Amino acid sequence: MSTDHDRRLLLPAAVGSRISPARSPFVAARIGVAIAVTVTICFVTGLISHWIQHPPDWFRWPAHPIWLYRVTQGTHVISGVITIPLVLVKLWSVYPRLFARPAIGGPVRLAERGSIAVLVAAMLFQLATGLFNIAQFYAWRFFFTTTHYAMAYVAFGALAIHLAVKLPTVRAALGGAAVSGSGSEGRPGEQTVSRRTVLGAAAVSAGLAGLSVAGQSVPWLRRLSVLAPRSGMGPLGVPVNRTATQASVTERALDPGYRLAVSVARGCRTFSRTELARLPQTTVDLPISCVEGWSVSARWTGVRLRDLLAAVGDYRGGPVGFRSLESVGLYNSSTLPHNFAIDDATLVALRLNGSDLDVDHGYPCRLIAPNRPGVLQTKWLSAIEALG
Ligand SMILES: Nc1nc2c(c(=O)[nH]1)N[C@H]1C(S)=C(S)[C@@H](COP(=O)(O)O)O[C@H]1N2
Ligand SMILES: [Mo]
Repeated sequence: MSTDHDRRLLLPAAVGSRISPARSPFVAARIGVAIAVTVTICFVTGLISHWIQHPPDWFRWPAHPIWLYRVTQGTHVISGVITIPLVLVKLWSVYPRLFARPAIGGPVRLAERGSIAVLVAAMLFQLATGLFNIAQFYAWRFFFTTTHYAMAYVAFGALAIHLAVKLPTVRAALGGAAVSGSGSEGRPGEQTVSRRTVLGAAAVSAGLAGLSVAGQSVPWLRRLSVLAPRSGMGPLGVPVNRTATQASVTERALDPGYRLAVSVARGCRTFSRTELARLPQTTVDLPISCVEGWSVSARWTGVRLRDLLAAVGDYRGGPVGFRSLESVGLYNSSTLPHNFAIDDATLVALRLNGSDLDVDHGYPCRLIAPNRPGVLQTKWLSAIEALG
């Protein structure tokens, strides 16, 4: 296979002479394999999250185990963040090749260069938009979900094609190519060390990047998580993503005339908060697991959804719709599939961690169901409707 020496011959002399031996297939292939692993994990966990929020007909997500989404989404964000330093090192290891001659060449070379341009652009777009999102840069929330989803296929597809094309190079580089650079200047031993150094640095920075967000989901890592903006903050020990003030619901939420409207196929009834509190109460431990990757366990007390529906009339199955007092906002309603609606752990919660809900957590009452993205746990409920 090509040695460093061969590789330099392909390059303009001024570029070739400045190439570190660490910019070699040895490094590029190893980092590439690591990226393939983290990106595949990120892609699959991302699809799961998207399908839960926008379910295709064939898709079923279980209510148990209650912590599954917490794990898949935590993994999505951690694997994405780990990929960032890996991609930067990868680009560093191959970037002199961007100056290889001929710049365009024949159709095959044009296709190769074009596909790499698409790969790099899509990958950087995914990582940047993902990072902005977990850093709560929300100016373009709606744009984010659809574009991040569509670009995931582009990035993953381009990566798969790139890997297939480069498979021979990767095989050769992984199969003891550490000494294949002996055609270039310098002693082979030195090259091996500097390559190892680059790989070591990539591993350490990927590890640090992972740690910087892992504490969002892994409690004992919380203090290390500089990139976990929501960890441990907020009233009653639970973070708040959108406050009552931001949602402009404070006045309506605290209004003594507040009523929750609940309707089933043949029946409709309204409940004051006092009436809800007089119904049989259930306590469950369920996490809030935000799509941003953070999650916290909490103890919720309230009325079981199926008990509440039964108090109104005959719930005959099917999805249940939830509406918030919040009149504008992307997350002011949600739909709960049947298997969640009948689950023992699904509550219309009135209390959190032993106290009445804080208004920022959804007072007078909010939905809390197991194994769901936080974004679907609608706060400040105004209406519940069996849609079946
Ligand atoms: N009505 C309403 N409910 C909402 C939201 C919202 O913006 N409006 N945000 C959701 C999001 S993104 C999350 S992660 C959880 C957070 O719940 P918490 O603020 O009690 O931690 O609430 C969800 N419920
Ligand atoms: Mo969220």
